[in-house]
Amino acid sequence: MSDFVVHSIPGSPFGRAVLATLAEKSAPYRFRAVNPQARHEEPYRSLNAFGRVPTFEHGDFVLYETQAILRHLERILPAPPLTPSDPRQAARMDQIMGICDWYLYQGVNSVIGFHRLVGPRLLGLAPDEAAIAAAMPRAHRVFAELSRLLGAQPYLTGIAASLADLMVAAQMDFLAQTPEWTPLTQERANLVGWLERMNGRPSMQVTSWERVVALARAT
Ligand SMILES: N[C@@H](CCC(=O)N[C@@H](CS)C(=O)NCC(=O)O)C(=O)O
Repeated sequence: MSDFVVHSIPGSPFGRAVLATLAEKSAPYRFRAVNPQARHEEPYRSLNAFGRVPTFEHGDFVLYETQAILRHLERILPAPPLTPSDPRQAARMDQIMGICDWYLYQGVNSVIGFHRLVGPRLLGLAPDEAAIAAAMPRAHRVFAELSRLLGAQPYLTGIAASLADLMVAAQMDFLAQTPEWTPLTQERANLVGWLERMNGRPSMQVTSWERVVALARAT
């Protein structure tokens, strides 16, 4: 089970969720940095029809879409489990992974994270303040709901971290590097405590943007 390959762009929150899941499972992998400018060209196009990252490869098996990759890893590497055994908690995990894809990334991190971090750091662009301001109502709505779902639990689906925590933490740790993090969390201390808890996990520490940049340089 050691021939796992993850194609991603250092810094990608979706890519980080895959890397962190592999780290939680203590599974070795090779990292292949994707050139952002050549995402829609061969050879990457043959791996991912939509030119997005991450893409996972294991032998002749190629898989993209982060949720599919995480659930596949959970099936082939069941220990330690990252899915609650309780059916309702497992359903909550699935729901939160959907929230992460549809509401936290789309229109929130894809705007605020892009204009604050990706554009300035990778593309030399100035932040589009109007676009960021326009994304804030949606961001508040998503943060309010994640805060409600977390409640007083240590993790999003209960007492143990799940795939949902890894997916959401990868997105939230991105947003935590922006000035918008403070207004989004000032009334939501449980989310701040939860992200600190997640960032204390070795799987999050070894997959920080800086660590993945170093990994990409070494391969
Ligand atoms: N639904 C995809 C989304 C992946 C995604 O959007 N990744 C971002 C990087 S975090 C990307 O590839 N962005 C490039 C683009 O927007 O074209 C998944 O779950 O893997």
